[in-house]
Amino acid sequence: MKKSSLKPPSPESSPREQNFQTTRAILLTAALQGQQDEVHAILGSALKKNSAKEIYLQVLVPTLQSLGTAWAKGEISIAQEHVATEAISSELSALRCTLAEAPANGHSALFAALPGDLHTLGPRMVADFFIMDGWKVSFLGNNTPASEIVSFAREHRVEVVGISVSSATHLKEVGELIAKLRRLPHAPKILLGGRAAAEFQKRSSSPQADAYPADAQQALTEARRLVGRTAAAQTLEEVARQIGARIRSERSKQSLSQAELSRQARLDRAYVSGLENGKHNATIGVLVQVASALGLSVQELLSGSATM
Ligand code: B12
Repeated sequence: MKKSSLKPPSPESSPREQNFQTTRAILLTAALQGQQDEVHAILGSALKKNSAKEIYLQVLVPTLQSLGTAWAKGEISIAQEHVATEAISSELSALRCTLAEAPANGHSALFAALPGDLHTLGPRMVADFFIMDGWKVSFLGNNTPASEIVSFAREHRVEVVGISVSSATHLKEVGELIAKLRRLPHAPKILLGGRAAAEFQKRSSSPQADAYPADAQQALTEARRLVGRTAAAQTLEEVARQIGARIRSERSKQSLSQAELSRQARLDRAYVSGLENGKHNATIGVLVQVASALGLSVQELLSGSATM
């Protein structure tokens, strides 16, 4: 593969961005060689220093995009592209099992792509962001007949339906699907994403989706807005549970036991356990103690919380 799609870290970038650039480059090389163990080790090590969301947005999405560019430019073969995609997609499944469990927020979403569309990685990543935010997610995957999407949405009274469309050849069916979903008694809010979504949006003759988010984070923000779930609408319990989940996730990343964290933060172990379970309304002082015991600023500690 030529150097053009594998940019070396730029010295002008911040150290953090340089780290992401290096991770993307070594990940792409390992994936292209189908080295599953290596792909696993690279992502495992990146996860120790970054949140799962950062890995998705800063590492996985751009790496897959570089792969597509390299394939489109003829720098790699279809076989190489398939090997690399497989290696990354298997790891994505493993990564999903490690996602910090967010408390259920009571909202539901369904994600699917229509028959003939084989691109599932995009909607899968979007679905994972919703899981991280506590949504009840039904991932129907690709090749899902429109009639099945509609019946599932009706039977389960799904609030948000996310449709992924990668190619202009499916735009007509997307329009028909949106029209059917709009006729349901409890019509869901509709998100349309993927490579061909922008083209669909330009079609004034088709029934439109409620939002066209460009990526997983935007999808979540739009969905929250559409179901009336703003950060301000969160309860104290939800926020406490999210902070607790962040503390637990950071502690696990650093392979610290609860007892060790309690000692370093000068807090009672039972209190730290309650904190991680979202049982306490922690003061700013407590957050400072916990963050510094983890070698983080309070902002860094909280930044992975979905709605902070
Ligand atoms: C991996 C891949 C494949 C894999 C898919 C495997 C899988 N399980 O998903 C395979 C090998 C099957 C494949 C096949 C083909 N592919 Co392909 N593929 C890619 C590649 C390299 C990466 C796609 C990807 O996963 N990106 C990472 C994800 C995270 O990004 P994403 O899909 O854009 O999703 C993000 C957003 O779009 C958005 N989003 C996506 N879905 C949704 C849904 C909702 C509801 C919302 C809100 C947001 C959202 O959020 C995501 C996260 O940020 C891209 C290259 C690229 N630059 O993207 C080409 C690419 C998408 N493929 C392309 C093509 C042409 C094909 C083939 C036609 C090739 C061929 N001639 O056979 C076939 C079509 C097969 C089919 N019938 O669908 C073109 C599409 C161009 C176009 N729009 O027409 C691309 C762009 C390559 C290129 N540069 O030409 N492909």
